[in-house]
Amino acid sequence: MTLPVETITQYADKHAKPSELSFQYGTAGFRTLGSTLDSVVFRVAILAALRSKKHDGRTIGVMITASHNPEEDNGVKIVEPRGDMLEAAWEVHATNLANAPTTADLIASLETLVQATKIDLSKPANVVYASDTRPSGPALVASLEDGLRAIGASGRNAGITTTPVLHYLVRSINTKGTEDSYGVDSEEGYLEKLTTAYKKLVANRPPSPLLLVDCANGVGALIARKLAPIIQDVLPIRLINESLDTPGALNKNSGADFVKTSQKLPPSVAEVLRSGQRGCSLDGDADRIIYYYLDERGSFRLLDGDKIAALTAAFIVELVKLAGLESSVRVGIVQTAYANGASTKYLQERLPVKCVATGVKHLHHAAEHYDVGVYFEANGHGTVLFSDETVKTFKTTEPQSPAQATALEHLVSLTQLINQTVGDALSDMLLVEVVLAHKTYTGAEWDSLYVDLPNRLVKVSVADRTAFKTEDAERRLTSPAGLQGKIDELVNRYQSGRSFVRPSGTEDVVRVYAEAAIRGQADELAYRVGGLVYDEAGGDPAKRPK
Ligand code: G16
Repeated sequence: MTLPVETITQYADKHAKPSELSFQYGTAGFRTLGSTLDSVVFRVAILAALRSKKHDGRTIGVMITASHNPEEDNGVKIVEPRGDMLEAAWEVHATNLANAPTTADLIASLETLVQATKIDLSKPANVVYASDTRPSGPALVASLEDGLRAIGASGRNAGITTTPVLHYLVRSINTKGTEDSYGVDSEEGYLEKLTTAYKKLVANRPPSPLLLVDCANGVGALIARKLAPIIQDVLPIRLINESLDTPGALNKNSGADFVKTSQKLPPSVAEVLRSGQRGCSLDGDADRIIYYYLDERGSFRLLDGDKIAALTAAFIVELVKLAGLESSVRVGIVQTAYANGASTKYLQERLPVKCVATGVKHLHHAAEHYDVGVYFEANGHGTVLFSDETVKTFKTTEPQSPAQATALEHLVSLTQLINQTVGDALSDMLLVEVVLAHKTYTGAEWDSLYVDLPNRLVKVSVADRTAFKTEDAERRLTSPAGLQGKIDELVNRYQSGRSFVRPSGTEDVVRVYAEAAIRGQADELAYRVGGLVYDEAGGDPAKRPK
């Protein structure tokens, strides 16, 4: 069987690539201005269909979202049959297809791909897709559907939903009717699975105090609205920033990225959060979460992805011990260079810790090497993976005492509560709340696990961010030549100083991270390294870090 060249040509001509643009499958798929993505999404649909054929017709996911980016941006990423991110080798194929200049080039690239990856075109192709609430979403969904028609793939539209729900659906569809069934393949099935596990885990505990949830005016609000009434008797939640049709509102002065980057409360949250109360912010597609609280002096205190990792890993380790599985179940942590130095020190004293490059795809794969792999980026993106063998062990171990039986039951429920396909703000929120309920921790008690080193994240606009290349899990620059030496010299002048520079894979900026023993020093180091980056690479003078 050969590619339906004629049909693809007819459709592709309607979705021509803008000649002046080039595209790159980055940290989380393609991401740029939504108005420029028509051809990319059309081609991604064809690639997803081919990926499905390669996987013998198993369902592949496509998510149209730009997550934390501004509302005018959009993006698209591909999800593998188990619900994880597209295999790295295929990211290269995606970039090649997206940049084929003409329809004829596209066909040639597709033919090369089919041959090189030995795809059997007679296999079926199944794709499930969804989008977030961005205004450019519907047009891009139409581009995607044309791509599926062009190659004759069967598509299922999951509508407007969160990234983690789409990942959940992919795994559920592919495991339906098997002994590894992941859940019922619907939004209701997802909510049912999470909330049933949550209720089991907090049974016999007093209801949690009210939790404020900032939905970043994004699609997370839709799912959170459905979740809230199911759990209100055990975890009352109040939603803020759930306005989905106010133009420009998405991620604006709200959401996880705003809180983590600016290290302050969204103004709308500041109006309502009271001393001692805890709140959390989701991002634009609800795959990240950041917690916070106001201390007794009313000061903002951040509980980021590192703090979530410390809290949840300690809880899991404790349960594993109580279950008598300490010697057979290895728990490990995966972080990125953005992890606060204090968190890494705290965790390394307790568990194996690995550092990998930014991007859930890197963390996820590293976490798979542990029996229980806890991974969280400092920005709040993360989850916990349990190996199949470990889940079996939890289910089949004969308890020798009531305490051991309870620990095993809790561990099984955790494997149901946690969305193991990808970072999931709402599943992570429930996980945090389980631990807080079990430990009877307030925000302050959780916060006191370790003290964060003051840190600052700066974005630098440069002429060409691809000039920045890194090594050692993005902790060191190899290009531009000589810049790393200058950064090292600066860093050495600061007590507990650490700084690194890397190009963003989702925004057209270079990111600079710095931490030091004192707040003012962390800020100064970040801005001085930012200045070095700017001077080296040139950029918009108005945007020179100062
Ligand atoms: C995406 C990725 C995250 C990454 C973030 C920032 O998040 O999924 O793993 O940390 O982008 O990446 P970068 O620094 O390369 O721009 P999201 O929530 O935007 O999908």
